[in-house]
Amino acid sequence: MPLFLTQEDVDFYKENGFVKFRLFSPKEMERISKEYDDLFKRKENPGMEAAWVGDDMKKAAKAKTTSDYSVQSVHNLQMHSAIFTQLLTDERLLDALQDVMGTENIALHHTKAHNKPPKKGAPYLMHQDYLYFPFKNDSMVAVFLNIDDSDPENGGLCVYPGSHKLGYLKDHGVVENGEEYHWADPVKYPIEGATPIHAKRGEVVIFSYLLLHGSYVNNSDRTRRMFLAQIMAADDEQLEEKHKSPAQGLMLRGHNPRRDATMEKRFHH
Ligand SMILES: O=C(O)CCC(=O)C(=O)O
Repeated sequence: MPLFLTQEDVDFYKENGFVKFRLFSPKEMERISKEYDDLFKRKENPGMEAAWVGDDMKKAAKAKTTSDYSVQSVHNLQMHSAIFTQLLTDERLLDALQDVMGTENIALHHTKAHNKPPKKGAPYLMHQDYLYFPFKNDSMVAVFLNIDDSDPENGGLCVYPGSHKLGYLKDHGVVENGEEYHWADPVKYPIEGATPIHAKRGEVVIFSYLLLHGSYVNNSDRTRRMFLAQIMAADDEQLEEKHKSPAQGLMLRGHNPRRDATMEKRFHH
């Protein structure tokens, strides 16, 4: 018996690689939304641009230069504000994660927020997340919390249902200024060919890091805000030393069978 989701939700996740459900009430969302906006206001600085670059991106955004589109981002939100730590340890969320992950040993990988502005909000080309942080057992899932109602008009999420079963797809991304950007072949997997996710504020989409996902340009006059947490099974093993971030490995539920407990390694990340 699933703990929070229905059996249909769990079966849908297995078949399609994602599942959407309501998690937070309007009152809870008010609190999260306010802190989210306060955080972006407190940190407002030129170093928050997170839009991807490269010719494929310019084409997808129908832009001449990369400065024609934008996404503002803050990472590691649990290090900025306790509300986001509380969000990660929400028992309903952890129940839902246990339902799809099939383990109670659940650990944090990292969190981030993408604040997509009106009119010039950047798209995300279709991609699998595993290239950014490959793990041995592919246990990683994303928790995508919609802070605003979102749809194709305001830059909402879209997916290729069932694409988590395709395995590891060829990387068509670029490296610029030492930053890696990964995406799948945009000719084979265009954003226009994906299935849009229409989501309400407070709804969550959990998806596998092998699911092809991306998001639309925001040409509307509405902002599209999201909070995202990448979550892994505690016993999974990272395959490459990349994407290290604060509080990585923090146990959200259960225990970590692989964690070293020697004095010698107590300062290891
Ligand atoms: O912010 C978005 O719309 C998509 C972000 C995304 O797909 C990612 O960060 O992996």
